[in-house]
Amino acid sequence: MEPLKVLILMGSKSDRPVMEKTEAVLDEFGVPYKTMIRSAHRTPEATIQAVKDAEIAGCQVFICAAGMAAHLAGVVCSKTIKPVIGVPMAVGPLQGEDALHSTVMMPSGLPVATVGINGAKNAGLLAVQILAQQDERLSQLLKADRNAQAEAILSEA
Ligand code: RP5
Repeated sequence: MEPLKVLILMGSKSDRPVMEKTEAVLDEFGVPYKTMIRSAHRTPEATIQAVKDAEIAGCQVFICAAGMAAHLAGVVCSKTIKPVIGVPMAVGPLQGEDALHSTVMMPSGLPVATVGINGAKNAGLLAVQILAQQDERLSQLLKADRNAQAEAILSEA
């Protein structure tokens, strides 16, 4: 079995429908990943344990999705020097404006690479791009994906 490359954490099962887009990207590129529901607020100790276990399993990138006062990516970032990608979720009365700011506005010295609100697909692609720095197969697949996107645009109208 291939070692774990990406751990996807989400704050609630209500985040799952959006985060399936991240899983779809990682499936498409053949990247081994694991998905867990862990909350910075509701299960802080279990969140930290998940980071420790994932690192032991070889995880290279963490993707953290949370809505509202979204602290999941920040907490994970505090526990690892691996890249952490934050996905602000569009939930609650502010529809992700709150989560975007909570996720992206990290204190200096603790970066979270934050994608757009509900940017689950881009989170998956960014994880693949990070892994592709050491993986020629992924580099070639990413180039093919960019070419396919360009061809799709140019073939219209
Ligand atoms: C966040 O609060 C979760 O990530 C979710 O986006 C939001 C709402 O969670 P639930 O109340 O649906 O569990 O912690």
